[in-house]
Amino acid sequence: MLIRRKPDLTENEVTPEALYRQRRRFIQSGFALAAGTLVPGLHAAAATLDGEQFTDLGASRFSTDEELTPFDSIASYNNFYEFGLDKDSPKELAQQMQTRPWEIAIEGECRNPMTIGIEDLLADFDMEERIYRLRCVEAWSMVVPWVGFPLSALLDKVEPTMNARYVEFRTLHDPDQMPGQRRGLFGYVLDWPYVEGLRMDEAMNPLTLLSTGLYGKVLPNQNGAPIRLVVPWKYGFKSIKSIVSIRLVEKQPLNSWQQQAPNEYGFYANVNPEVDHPRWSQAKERRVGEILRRDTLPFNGYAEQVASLYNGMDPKNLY
Ligand SMILES: Nc1nc2c(c(=O)[nH]1)N[C@H]1C(S)=C(S)[C@@H](COP(=O)(O)O)O[C@H]1N2
Ligand SMILES: [Mo]
Repeated sequence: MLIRRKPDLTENEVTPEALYRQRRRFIQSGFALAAGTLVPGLHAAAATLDGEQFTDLGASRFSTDEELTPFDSIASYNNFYEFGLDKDSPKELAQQMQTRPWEIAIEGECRNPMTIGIEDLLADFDMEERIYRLRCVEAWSMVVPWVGFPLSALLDKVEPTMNARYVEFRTLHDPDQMPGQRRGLFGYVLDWPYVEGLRMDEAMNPLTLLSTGLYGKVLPNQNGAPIRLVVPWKYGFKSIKSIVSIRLVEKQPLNSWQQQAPNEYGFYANVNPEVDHPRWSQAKERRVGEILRRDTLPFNGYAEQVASLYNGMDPKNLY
């Protein structure tokens, strides 16, 4: 019997050698064609949606007034394992992903399940701009002007039943478009598709956003086009990208990173400077673009809005 082991990869530890091999395989597989033709071709593909802008955006009372991370940083330093293990690959490799047409199924424990196309979704919900922090377990953070609408507005439409205790989210699973999902090419990294979950009260919290853009523009593919989650008080891995399925469920979903390394990544993933990750401290973070590290705030600075969701739970179990 052939037993394939998952490589011992974590969210932040990919050896340069693994990256080197990964890049070589892309080139050898013909995926990247000739290196010289790569960049112009991709730019042409991206241009189709690039021009789109959101207008008449509502302002959000949830926004921070901290200095924004530049668009170029947000759109070029990414975690999106479907498009490579390093931070540089997604901005190149995600450009081939087709984000139109795109359908999202909202189903499970609800009275009014629906499958809705992204265009209808954009038309049905009032978009607003919310400036949120996103913080990664790897201790970098950004301040991003997201465009989107509260997840609760969509969940209300499907009328969850009493059995709906959690929400499970899934990313597109399409190895033809997402080279990181091709097992032959990469071996196992995560079990695809990428899965995330929230407890119902977290999902309904007004801070939880479904985002379709940033900086007033349509979401770049590398940031999770055409629609991704933003949960600002949790580590970045909760903010699942390129969602095709939102399912109301009774049992706590097994999210991808918890499945990969349960002792390192939990279900809750609340930002907590007092609980160290097994292999590093989480007390400080580096804002992308800054040199000095700053103190990490409990719940990423959103304690006032969300700490009460976890009353009576041991904060040590909320990683
Ligand atoms: N489908 C999918 N969603 C994902 C990831 C991923 O690899 N695949 N990475 C997560 C992690 S670890 C982080 S830190 C954020 C990064 O979002 P950004 O690139 O927009 O900053 O996306 C999250 N969502
Ligand atoms: Mo992350």
